[in-house]
Formats: sequence, C-alpha cells, structure tokens
Amino acid sequence: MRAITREISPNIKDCELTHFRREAIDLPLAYKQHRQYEDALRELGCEVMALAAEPDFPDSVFVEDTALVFDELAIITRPGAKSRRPETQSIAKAIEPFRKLQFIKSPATLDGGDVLTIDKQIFIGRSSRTDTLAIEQARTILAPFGYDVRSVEVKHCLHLKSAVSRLAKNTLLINASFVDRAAFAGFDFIEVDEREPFAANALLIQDTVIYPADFPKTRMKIEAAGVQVEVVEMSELIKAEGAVTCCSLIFRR
Ligand code: CIR
Repeated sequence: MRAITREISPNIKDCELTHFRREAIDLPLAYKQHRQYEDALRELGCEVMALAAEPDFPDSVFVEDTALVFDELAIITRPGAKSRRPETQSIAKAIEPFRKLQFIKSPATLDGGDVLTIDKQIFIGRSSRTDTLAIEQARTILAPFGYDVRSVEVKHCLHLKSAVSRLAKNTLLINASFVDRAAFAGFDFIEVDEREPFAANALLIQDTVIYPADFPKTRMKIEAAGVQVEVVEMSELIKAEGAVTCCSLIFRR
C-alpha cells in the first residue's frame, strides 16, 4: 500500500473547528506524534509519501479530506470549508502519477472524511461539509466501476468517519447517536464507550487498526473483540478535530 501524508502546518492553531472548543496545540508534540503515526503506517507495510507542509493552509495535514482514491481512479474533492479548498491542488499533483483524476465540481462540496469505502460499497455522509449534489457527482463517476454509493445522514459530529469506521472485514466501530446503525445492515458493531463520544474513528490496514491512545475505554472493547490494535498518541491533532483516518490517503500501489 501507499500512504500519502503531509507535514503539519505551523499555523494549525488557526484550523477550522466545528464541534470542539479551541485549545492550545503543542506544536513540537504534534510534529512528534505525527512522525509516530507515519512510523505506524510504515510498520504496517505502507510506503509513506510525506508531502511538504503548506504553511498557508492550517488544516492541510488532514489529507484524507482532499481526495478519494480507488484502484481505478481518484476523485479530487471540493472541501466544504472554504479555507480548505486550495489544499487540493498539491494533492492532485501528488496523486496524478498513480491514478486518472476526476473532480467534484462547484457548487457541490465533499470532504473525504465523509466517505467510508467497504469493498464495493461506498457510504457517504451528508454533513455540514458534504452535500447531496456532491454525492450524486461521486455516484455518477463511480457507477461504471461497479461501486454502490449510499447516502447516510450524520448528526452532531464533523464527518461520517467521526461516527463510524471499519475495524475488521465485517465489523464497524460506531457511535450510534451520530449515525443510524440501520444504514449499515449486515455488519457487526462495536459501540464506542459512552464517555468517549469521539472515539469511533479507527484506521484499518490489513488486519490491524491504528487507534488513538486517547480513548482507552473504547480501545479495551476493540481489543476484547480480538482486533489487533496499533496505538498512536494523537492528543494534539485531536484538538484540531482530527483523527487517525484524516491524516493519510491510503491506496494500492
Ligand atoms: C476541519 O475542520 O476541517 C479540520 N480541523 C479537521 C478535519 C478532520 N478530518 C477528518 O476527520 N477527515
């Protein structure tokens, strides 16, 4: 697998925040944690392509939101937050050598954090960042390749993948107060611990999930279910409303 990441902007303190209160981010610690995250990706077999920081774009470490990469093609998004739209330019350049590019077109908006791909099923959250027009565009682009795009309502959190993510072949980690379980018929669920509402984001690579140290109660539930967990420290990027899936774009080489 290949993983695209990007160094944290020195101006991450000016990041977008929707559901979180602004807290001071310890920049040296954030850099250290981000390097450990990249090491975890390497340990799990990813070749990491680390892009240079984009100081002018505070949220640009969260590369997941800027593109959807499939085996057959990539879709460059049009992020919901205006401040984040220019981030896609350098991402398009980085992906171009590997995939044919398609684009979400104005006025539609879509953040990659709203897209949960499970084999040929693609669940896309309708959120404050992603609208139905973009979901339609994605459906039209992906239908010829046999992907089934489903639209899912998301409440009280930033993205679909703040509410639900994949832990294993048929198992999802979910906060059912953010998204309706019924949208994911046929899957098994592990519920986040109710004291950790923002704990539903895990990054599955092969048979292991990269998971933040910050949610120990939910982690115990994940481990008890027999899922292999690689723990990373994420305290600083979590303050920017980030999580583990947001910091990389992972695709087959
Ligand atoms: C934002 O509000 O856009 C950033 N502060 C956080 C983005 C996190 N991205 C993600 O969960 N995919």
